[in-house]
Amino acid sequence: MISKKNTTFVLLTFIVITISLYTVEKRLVFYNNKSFGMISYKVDKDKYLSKFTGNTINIYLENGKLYSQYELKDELILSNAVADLDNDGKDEIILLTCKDTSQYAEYLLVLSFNAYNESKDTITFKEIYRHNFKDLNPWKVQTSDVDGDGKTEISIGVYKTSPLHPVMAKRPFIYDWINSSIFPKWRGSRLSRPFDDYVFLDLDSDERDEIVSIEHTAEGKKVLTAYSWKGFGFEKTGESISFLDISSISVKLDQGEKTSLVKAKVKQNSKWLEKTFYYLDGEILTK
Ligand SMILES: [Ca+2]
Ligand SMILES: [Ca+2]
Repeated sequence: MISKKNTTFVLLTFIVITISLYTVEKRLVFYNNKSFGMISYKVDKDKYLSKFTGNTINIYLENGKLYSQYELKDELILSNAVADLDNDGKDEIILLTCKDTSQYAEYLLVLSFNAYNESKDTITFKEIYRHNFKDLNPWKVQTSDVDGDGKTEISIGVYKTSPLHPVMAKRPFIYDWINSSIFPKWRGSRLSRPFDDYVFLDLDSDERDEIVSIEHTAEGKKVLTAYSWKGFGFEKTGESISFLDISSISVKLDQGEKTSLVKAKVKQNSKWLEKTFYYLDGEILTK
């Protein structure tokens, strides 16, 4: 005989699990682009989520269930991006890898979808590009469309000197992807100030991605700065107020994926707060 107490307990557990699952699913869909460190991955009409850990590419179904795993041999993934570089409907996977755990990567790798197995429960990839970037100390790979031509570029954050600025500094390099190879588009010597990190997003809804970076001010504070592509390079188009510190910058798609926002942690009065930023008339404002 089931007691009333037990029935209540079972019912409550069921409700809690249902609510948790619903919340997870809703968040997976809502942050489609990057949820729990997952990035959407598409093969024609098939939609998945991808997550990169160690030497492994994990592919999940949209409900969060692990679907397929692909392992790299003898190298670890330091940074990753997913985008359809050649506009054939199948996403490519772009990786920075190193042989050992290191602050900087050695290789830029591009993998394309190879095949499903017969029972369609495993995806294999093929390496279509590899370039040794070791001399440039690469630390981050991203994709962008800064000129709005519908063709995706690959951006590599490097740490090096430049002829015009001969000190070691982080610099954002941008490459076009043409016929399965990279070609320099912009290897800027620097942004307007030293920066910690940067992301790409269409912040001002002009259908071209801006760079948004975390920069150090002369007063020892930090600001978010936005730059737009002007045909030959980047021009500063917006800035936030200064904060004691800023960290963990990422891109957040707003409801319906219509607007892209910047998410970052900011330090104000010795407290860290997670803030969402948007662009208005040359200013990067908090929501
Ligand atoms: Ca493709
Ligand atoms: Ca482009």
